[in-house]
Amino acid sequence: MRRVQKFVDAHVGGRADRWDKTGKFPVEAWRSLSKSGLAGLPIPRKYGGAGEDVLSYVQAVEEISKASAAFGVTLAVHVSLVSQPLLWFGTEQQKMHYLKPLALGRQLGSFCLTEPGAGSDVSAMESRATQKGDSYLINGHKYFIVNAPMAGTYLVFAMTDKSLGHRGISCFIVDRNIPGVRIGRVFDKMGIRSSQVSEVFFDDVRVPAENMLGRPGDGFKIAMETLDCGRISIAAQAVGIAQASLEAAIQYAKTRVQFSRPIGDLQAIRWMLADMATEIEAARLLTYRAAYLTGKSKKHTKEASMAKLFAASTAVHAARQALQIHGGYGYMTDLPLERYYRDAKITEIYEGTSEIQRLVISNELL
Ligand code: COS
Repeated sequence: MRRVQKFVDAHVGGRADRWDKTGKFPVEAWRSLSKSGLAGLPIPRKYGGAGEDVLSYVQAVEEISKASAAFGVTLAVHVSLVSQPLLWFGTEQQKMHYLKPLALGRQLGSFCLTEPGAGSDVSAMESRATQKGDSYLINGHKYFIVNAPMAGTYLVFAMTDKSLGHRGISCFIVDRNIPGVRIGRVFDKMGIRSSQVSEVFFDDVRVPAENMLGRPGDGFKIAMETLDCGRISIAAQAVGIAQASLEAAIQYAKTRVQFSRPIGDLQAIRWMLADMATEIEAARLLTYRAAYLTGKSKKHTKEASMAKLFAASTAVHAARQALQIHGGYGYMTDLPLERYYRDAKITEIYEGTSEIQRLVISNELL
């Protein structure tokens, strides 16, 4: 964790508000992160990673997100949604060729699942991959794709047999520079503004059959198992935002004087802080437990969804309360409170909305 803290202090802290205002991707910070060996924290050394456990990686996402949630999600998507599935489902050749540059941070990864008409309902996807001899031709339109404009390696989900529904989805590793891969609109967003999110078009993109991850029809399960891990990293991002909000609120409560005393002496403020701190601890423990179970290769679908559901609502609540404690000062863009509030909201939406998390949890219970 010292390495992560050092990186955050040197390359993220103090810059996040500027990144948020310009909406530009911090290329230099990504390079520095890669040089620090953080781009492949939980990936084995053999494949260019740091060989640390999933819990250490999740704590890194939390710490980075505390300073910049936008930069936190860049790393979370790169590792959890691209590098980890390559590690679990990839052939040795795929790992050497694609995972290694990702783990070393030489390439950024992006996960192309969502489409304009297929968000929560993954099986409704329209993208097709048609086998032509020893290659596949991919045609499709992916939407709201995090990291896409900066990425060099995409995991792309497409129907290889539409008649089979979710069992007809396959997953492909696609190089950015293959003809037919095109970045569409880069979205302007409410929060996590310096992370880059865009459309991606695949027009007759020819990939060798050996670029399929897993077997034909494995795509849906690969996506679900990947999201089981991705959701833990988003929970960590949420805990980071919540912690930043709490620390700002505590500091302000100690120094802001109204009615001749610090507002932290007022019971209304004290109770807010106590509730925030308790919820954050609970969210953190749920997140760490889910990460620990991943590290032990235990099934953790329910635990990941519980962590994301609870941490996301904790982040939104903590950011709102921290802004409220700051009053008018919190509403102004001089302070990062309004950024925390904007950034927190997305954690209730991406990698499965809070409603989808409840669906997953109840499916596991029943
Ligand atoms: N791990 C492994 N397999 C899983 C799984 C998981 N977490 N979840 C489901 N499966 C399997 C099921 O066991 C089932 O297997 P069979 O084909 O052998 O029957 C199959 O996948 C289909 O499962 P299910 O019927 O539950 O699928 P649904 O179409 O009803 O979808 C939800 C389930 C809604 C939970 C799923 O589509 C989902 O998570 N949607 C949200 C997607 C998302 O997070 N999008 C964000 C994009 S990334 S920013």
